[in-house]
Amino acid sequence: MVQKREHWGSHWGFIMAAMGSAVGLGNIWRFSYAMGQGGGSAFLIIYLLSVLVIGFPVMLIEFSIGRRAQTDAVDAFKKIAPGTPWMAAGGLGVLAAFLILSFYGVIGGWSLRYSFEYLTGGITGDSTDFFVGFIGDTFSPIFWQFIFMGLTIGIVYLGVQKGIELSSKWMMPILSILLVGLAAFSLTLGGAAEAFAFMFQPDWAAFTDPSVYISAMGQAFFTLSLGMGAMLTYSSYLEPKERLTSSAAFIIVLDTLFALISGLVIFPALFAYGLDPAEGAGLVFMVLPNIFEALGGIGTLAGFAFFILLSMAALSSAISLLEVAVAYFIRKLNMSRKKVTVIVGAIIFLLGIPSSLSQGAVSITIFGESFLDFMDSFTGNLLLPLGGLIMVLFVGWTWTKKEVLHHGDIAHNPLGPLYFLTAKFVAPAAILVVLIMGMLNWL
Ligand code: LEU
Repeated sequence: MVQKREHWGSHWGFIMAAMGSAVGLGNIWRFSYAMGQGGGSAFLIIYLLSVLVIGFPVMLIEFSIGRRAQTDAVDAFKKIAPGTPWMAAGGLGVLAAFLILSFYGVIGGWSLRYSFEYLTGGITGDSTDFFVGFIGDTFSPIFWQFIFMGLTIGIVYLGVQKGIELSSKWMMPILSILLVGLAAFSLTLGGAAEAFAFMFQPDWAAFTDPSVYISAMGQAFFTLSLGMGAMLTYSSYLEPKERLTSSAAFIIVLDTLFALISGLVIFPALFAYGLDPAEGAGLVFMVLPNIFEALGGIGTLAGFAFFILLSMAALSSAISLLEVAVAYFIRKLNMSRKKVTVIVGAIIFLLGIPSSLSQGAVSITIFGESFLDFMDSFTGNLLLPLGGLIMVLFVGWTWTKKEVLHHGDIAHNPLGPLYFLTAKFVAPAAILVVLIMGMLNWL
């Protein structure tokens, strides 16, 4: 049985889906705590540079491979370069998507639980106790992870157009409105000046810290959904005629704006209440509820808006991770989308349970980090840059210049030659340097 491949219903649908993949927990939860720990503006500057020098070429390269091959992340390399080891990049992508979704689903579940709490009255009392109690529990976080994964599976089950495209077209505009509204509100709370200084005034000392470079580059890969085959898979549902360059630029600009505006939601509120931006992974869950509580009724409403925003952003990203694995296994096992989605989704859910338990119920640590934190830094700081590096080398060094420009849809653009140079030399060198710095720092 050879199945007909699905396609997007419209170019706008593709853009919304790819933006949905990019905008996620990474922009709100991960960005705010990584920036909080990375010294604020120093992290921001290195992150913006990584987005420009690495993020843009890698995204366009993933798009070029996907649209050209019209197949899943592993098969794409087999089809374009049969019998070569380049398909390792696709394999790494599927692996990364699997591992990331396992812990992403756990945090998606936390967001859903918090949305539910604010719908039914809000979180009162010590919010750190509440958070630590909740994530340290055995069953409750797994229950919410189950609900979150159920929603993810449900959307992917419905297919590219009826599931992923339709849900993204609804969720992305709602997300944008909620985010801008929340930022406007947060800026009135009295911490705006301090937040601006924290975000935009460079702290030069942080530039000498190698770990800031690693986490900023890891963040660029994570937030743009690169190196995990997601953008490759999504662009494989494009008709060969569709534009790529402007789509990549649009997604990157919006994703970056989303992160910056999320910073403007979180940091002004934080400073207004004298709280610590270097709190770490629990930042939005432990710190923000204090603020919402202090604000009374309007705080409960703002809390609900914030956590629904977080949950929807997480969901539209989670579906892209599941789709990477589902697209691969539909072809590999030659089974229907519905069956594959349920089976793969269930396996990823089970794989996430150790991450959930590692937050207090059972002590599961690797190299001194909780299992969840380890999964996050291992995929973000190592697997994604590595997958991205192989993809850039594949395109930059095995395709002709004409092919690179043609498949990147940038042949008639004045920036074409610059893109080619960046893709061939600058991006791989930058990724390599940071990866090596990461290894040295780790040893
Ligand atoms: N880009 C997504 C985010 O920022 C994550 C990715 C793993 C799908 O949350």
